[in-house]
Amino acid sequence: MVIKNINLETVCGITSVLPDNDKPEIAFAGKSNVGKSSLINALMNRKSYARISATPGKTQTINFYNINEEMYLVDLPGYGYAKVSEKEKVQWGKLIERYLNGSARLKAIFLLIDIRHEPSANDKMMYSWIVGQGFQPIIIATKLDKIKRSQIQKHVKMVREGLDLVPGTKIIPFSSATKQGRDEIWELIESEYLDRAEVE
Ligand SMILES: Nc1nc2c(ncn2[C@@H]2O[C@H](COP(=O)(O)OP(=O)(O)O)[C@@H](O)[C@H]2O)c(=O)[nH]1
Ligand SMILES: [Mg+2]
Repeated sequence: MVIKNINLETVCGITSVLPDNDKPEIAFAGKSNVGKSSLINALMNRKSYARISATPGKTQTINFYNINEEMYLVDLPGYGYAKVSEKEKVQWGKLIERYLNGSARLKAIFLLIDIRHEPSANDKMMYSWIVGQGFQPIIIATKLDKIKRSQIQKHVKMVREGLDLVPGTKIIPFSSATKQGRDEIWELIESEYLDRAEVE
């Protein structure tokens, strides 16, 4: 994807009306600190347009990044942050559910999982919840640069088995440090989820 322009067009909190966008949306989910903002920045070729937080869990908003007036990258609020109250967790769940159920143009969900570790209980819950909402998420195994090359296959298998992925589910290893995996993610988005006839 050639990035011509990007714009953080809409930020939605728990009480916001969600936008009724007319371009395809690609959403990114994952626990706080897994590397969602870093991935979105890498996809947009920016260092820090999407905030990379030192204080994880603070972002309880859904952020819509308009890319080239052609599509949206959607940053979903992270889960699994210990300092969030029960009430906030419920509000968080309702906001995401409202989005997943309500968006007319949501084409795909990418679920980010740290490649170094066994998926957590929260990761497993999130995965089965997304599947329960009728989506088949693509997995991005983040922080690829943190493990040895020789360990990649073993870790990918650990993620696949830990989440008990639906057969055929894609796992794309990715590093925001080296940008490995970036082109593959864009190729997948461009070939599968963008209706290019619309923009010609
Ligand atoms: N080494 C390494 N660090 C990463 C990678 N992705 C994110 N990080 C770091 O992990 C922390 C959380 O990243 P961030 O993108 O803010 O995570 P988010 O909470 O999921 O949006 C930051 O310190 C990032 O620099 C990666 O691929 N490799
Ligand atoms: Mg973030």
